[in-house]
Amino acid sequence: MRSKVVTIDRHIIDQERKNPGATGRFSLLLYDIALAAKIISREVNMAGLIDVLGRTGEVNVQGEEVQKLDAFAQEAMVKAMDHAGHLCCMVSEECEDIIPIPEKFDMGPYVLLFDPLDGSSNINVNVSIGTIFSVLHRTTPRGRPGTIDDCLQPGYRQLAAGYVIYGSSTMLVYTTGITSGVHGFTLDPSIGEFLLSHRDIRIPDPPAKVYSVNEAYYGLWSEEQQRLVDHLRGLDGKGNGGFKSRYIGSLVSDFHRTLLQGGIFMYPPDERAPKGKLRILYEASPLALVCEAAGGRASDGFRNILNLIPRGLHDRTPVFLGSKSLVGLAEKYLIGDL
Ligand code: P6P
Repeated sequence: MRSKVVTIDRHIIDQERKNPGATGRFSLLLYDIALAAKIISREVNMAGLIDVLGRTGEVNVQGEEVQKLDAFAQEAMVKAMDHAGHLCCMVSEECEDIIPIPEKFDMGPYVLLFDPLDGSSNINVNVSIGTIFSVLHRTTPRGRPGTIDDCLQPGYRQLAAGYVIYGSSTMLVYTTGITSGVHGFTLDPSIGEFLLSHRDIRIPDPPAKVYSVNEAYYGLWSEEQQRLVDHLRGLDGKGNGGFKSRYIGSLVSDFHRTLLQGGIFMYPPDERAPKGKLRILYEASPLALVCEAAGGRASDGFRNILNLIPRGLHDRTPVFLGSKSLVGLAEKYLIGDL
């Protein structure tokens, strides 16, 4: 018989009970995110069987080809979240502007920001992909539609953040804050429930000796970044090297491995992309909150990602996420101390 079976709904209620001021509205929002995840998981896992592979022929605000599953995931998130009365607006990687709540629906005090299906270029080759989400509290007066000001907030103000990884199994990993811990739930498709499988995840430190970066861009990096990776490769004679390189090219997959095994994931700036590739609001900030809540460190190379205030919905930042010791080492190289 399995040990105590805890569904994500039960876990959310238990967390709510620890917060005397809780109204339950936030819990309902988290339920709906889990529902959207189940809907997307079903489609992703059937992608090879029904006609959702391939491209829609459209291009999103990032100038990237929109895959059919991207479009499905976007629609699933919006339709699961827009009518429940929790939100004043939404932000998606797929949409240039904020997504308003239709007038026919009630509004609520929260903002949901998400990347509906990150890593979609991997869909057709069956590599794990994911949904990343972040929840903020609005900053403008209630009763009116949310504005961009409600969205452009630093990551330390997130009320919740997490991701869903659609891999050999579907897992939802989330935190409700730096001191709330990080918990992982694995979907049991036979009963349609996310069951607690990873209670209170902590990033291992000392970490697994794994670094994760796209080394094809080595020639475009700063000299400091090159020296950091040379050190990790054991080429500079300063350390014993002994690191493995693991790079899937699917952010949620590379981050999930780093969260569970330790190590460091990097998406550095380079000559083409002085701010790197990953977006602050719905990629870097949510993963940074999960990383720090699990005892790791989240940096842009010089400062904590959670303190970054984006000027635009799709602003980007360099990303260094993982075991505190390795991200701290990376920062020392990047400021030129080593
Ligand atoms: P590159 C996928 O397109 C993505 O947005 C992330 O999932 C991933 O980490 C990154 O891009 C990979 O980028 O430049 O290494 O192909």
